[in-house]
Order: sequence, then C-alpha cells, then structure tokens
Amino acid sequence: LRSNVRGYLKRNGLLTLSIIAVITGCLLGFMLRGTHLSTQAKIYFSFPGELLMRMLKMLILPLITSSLMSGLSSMESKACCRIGVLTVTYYLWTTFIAVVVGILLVIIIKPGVGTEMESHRLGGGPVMTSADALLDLIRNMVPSNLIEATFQQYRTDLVPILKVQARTVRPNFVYVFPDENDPKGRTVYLELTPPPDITYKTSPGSSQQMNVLGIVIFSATMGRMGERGAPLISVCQCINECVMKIINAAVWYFPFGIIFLVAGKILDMQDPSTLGKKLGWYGITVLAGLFVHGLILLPFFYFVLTKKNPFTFIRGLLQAMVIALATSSSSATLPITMKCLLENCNVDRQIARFVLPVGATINMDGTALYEAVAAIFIAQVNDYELDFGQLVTISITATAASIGAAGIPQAGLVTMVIVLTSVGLPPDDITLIVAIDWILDRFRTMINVLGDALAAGIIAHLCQKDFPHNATGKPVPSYGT
Ligand code: DAS
Repeated sequence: LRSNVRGYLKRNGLLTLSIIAVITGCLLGFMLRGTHLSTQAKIYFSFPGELLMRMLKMLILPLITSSLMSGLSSMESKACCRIGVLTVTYYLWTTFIAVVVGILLVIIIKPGVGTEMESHRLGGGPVMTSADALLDLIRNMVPSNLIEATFQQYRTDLVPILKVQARTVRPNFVYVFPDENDPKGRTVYLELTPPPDITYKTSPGSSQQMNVLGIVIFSATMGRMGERGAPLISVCQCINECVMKIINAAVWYFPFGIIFLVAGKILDMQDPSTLGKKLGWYGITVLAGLFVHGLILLPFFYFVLTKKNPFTFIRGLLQAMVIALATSSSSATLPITMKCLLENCNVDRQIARFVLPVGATINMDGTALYEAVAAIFIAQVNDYELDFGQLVTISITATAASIGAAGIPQAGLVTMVIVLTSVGLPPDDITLIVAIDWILDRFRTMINVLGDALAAGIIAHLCQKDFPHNATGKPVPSYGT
C-alpha cells in the first residue's frame, strides 16, 4: 500500500495538490467575502498569488525564445517548413471551427434577446472603425523596434486604453478618468477592471506574432548555418534546459500560490445575484461552446488524425489546465504545458519546442469562440439584427482578434473591440459583459492551452518520420538527459 501511495503521489501529487488548492481557494474566498478585509489586508492576502504569477511570467520569454531557437535550429529545413505549414494550417482551422461553434450556439440560445439589461452605451458611434481596428492589428504585427517589442511582447503592463465618449458610466465596472485634452470633459479614458498589474492595448499581442515569426526565421537560419551557428544553438539549448529545471523547482510552490490567487479573485468578485438572468445565459452559452469545442471537437480531430485515445493525452495535461484555470493566462501556463507535454504525453521535444510557443502566441480557440459569442450577444441586447455578411465578418475578425490577443488575463475582452466595430456595434458595450468576464476568461484560457497541446500531439504524430528516434514510440527522454 505504501509503495502504491508513493507511486501515486510521484505521478499525480502535484496535480492532486493543485486541484485541492483551487477548491480551498474558492472556499476561502467565499468565507472571507463577508468580512470586508481592509485594502492593506487584501494586499497582503494577494501576495502569495502575486508571487506565483511572477514566477510564471519570469519564465515566459526565456522559455519561448530558447525553445523556438533550440528546437527549430536542430531541424533540417524541409522538416522545419513542413511542420510550420502544418502547424499554422491546423491552428487557423481549429480557431475558425471554434468561432462557428460559438456563432451557432449564440444564435440558437439567443441569450441577449429580449434582455432586461439596459445597455449602458457610453457614447455615440464607435470610436474606432473596423478598418482602423484591423489596420491596428496589422500595424502591431510590425513593431517599430524589434528588440524593444521582443521584450515587450510578454510583459503584462502594456498601456491599456479605450477612448470613448462617456456619458454615464457604472463605476463598479470600469475606472474612468478625464482626457486632459478635452476641457469640456466629454471624452474620458475607459480603463477595464482587470487585476491592477495587468493592462493592455486594444490589440495587445499582435506584435508578438511578428517577433515569434522573427525568432522562427532566425533559428531556422541558424540551423542552416552549420558549424557557425553551433555555439548559439548550444547556448539556447542550455538556457532551455535551465528554464525547465527552474520550472521543476518552482512547481511545488504553485498549489500554495493558487489558493491565494483564486481566493483573492473571489474576494473581489461582484455579487453573482446582481448579474442578471441574461448575463447568466450568456455565460452558459460561452461555457457550452467551450465544452463542445474543447472536449468534443478537438479530441475528435486528435483521434481522427492520430488514431489514439485523446483523453489519455488530455489526462497528461490536467496539471497545465489547472494552472490555466488558476492564472487565466496561457502564456504564464506555458512552462507547465511544456512540462506536461514532455513528461506526461511523451511528445517529441523538438516539436513541442516549436508548436507550443507558436500556439501560445497565435492560437486561442477559446478566445475566438468567446469573442464571436460576446459580439452577437451584444447585438442581441441592442436589438441589432445581424445579416449573414456581418456574421461572416464576425467570424473573420474574431479569428483575427484571437490571434492578436496576448496570453494574459482578459486579453480577449480588449481585442473584442475589433469584432464589435467591424459590425458597427459600440465598442464600449463590452461593459455589458465585464462583470463575469473574469470567470469565463479562466475557462477559455483552459481551452486555449488544450488546443495548443493537442496540436503538438497531432503534429508530432504526423511528422514522426522526420524524427526517426521517436518512430519506435519510446517515450521521449525528458529534458536534462
Ligand atoms: N486569458 C487569455 C489567455 O491567457 C485568453 C483571453 O483573454 O481570452 O489565453
């Protein structure tokens, strides 16, 4: 019995502890909600959770950069191209399917029709046309300073603002401060209420696409440089091994941090009873879409393409999905997702090092689905009839907006501006759904992480011939060996 327990704890100890931590955090949060902690007490209370987020964020940039450079540069160029094309094609396909699932569900359930929610539209027309929004997405793809943007891409203190004509604002949703350039006070800055250390631009992460592309091209070139590139390649491999070792050490702190991260969020949560029935149905529509896409369609694609049991693979990812639920950041979860893929799912290291960082940057099925549902919900609240052409526009811009969203908390809420303005809806109506966004964000982040990881499993299976040492199906030697 002792050896069985020891074996179980060795394999599942961290996962069990993390799940217990999420439950404990929820209970603690609800217990303390009535106690009205002082601001200072809340700062101390959220400190362990803040440490957890900082541990994860500190690893993102070195992990992504070293993974891509060491993974790609050791591949021969034809395999590189084949894997790149396969990966991007798969990602675009699953993101588009996610959007279609979301649109079908919100049209069938109609959560916003006949709603009693007063639409607190803050201003007149949209402040950003759809052309501006899409140009903004493309503009951010080409950063004016590649070095600065490379390091900026995974920071989470980007400047955030949606500039709207403000008339009446519900203070419990947003922070509003006047635009000093408008003496009459008609224009204010609407700052969404994400955690104080997380703010973003309207299309925050777009420039990171360009930088991941830059790293990919650079590392593939390095691989072709032969001996000249060897020193830099080995430096990247060493950095990658070090980062994975740090992850191994840090993960035992995670359950403790998760308790306070979850409890702190519940402590600040708006009273669910004030959310209104319609917002509840909207949340159910998003969660139903995420369930259908994440636990039915994606596993189905995995089974069709690999002929393996998808749920065995997903079982190996549970630790990463719990971290995604606790942190609502797919980028912050990336180190754990990488660890799960290599250790539990035996995905080839070179594939994982390429597919995962690219996926964490451009593949967000959960976000794309959510943005399509939210946009149509807002149209329903405004009794605004969308025609088929506008639904096609929503599906395209939701896909683009999810590519532009960074893997940080509530990034999807901000990039939704692109989707709303593309069909003439007021971007400030995102305040209709802010109240439950922090809950939905956790579940869509889980699906984002799941989509990236399943893609790595599929690509590794389809490209097995490129990595003969894995053809035998033997487990991939874990990092550090
Ligand atoms: N929280 C984002 C992520 O980390 C998803 C989103 O905001 O939609 O993937």
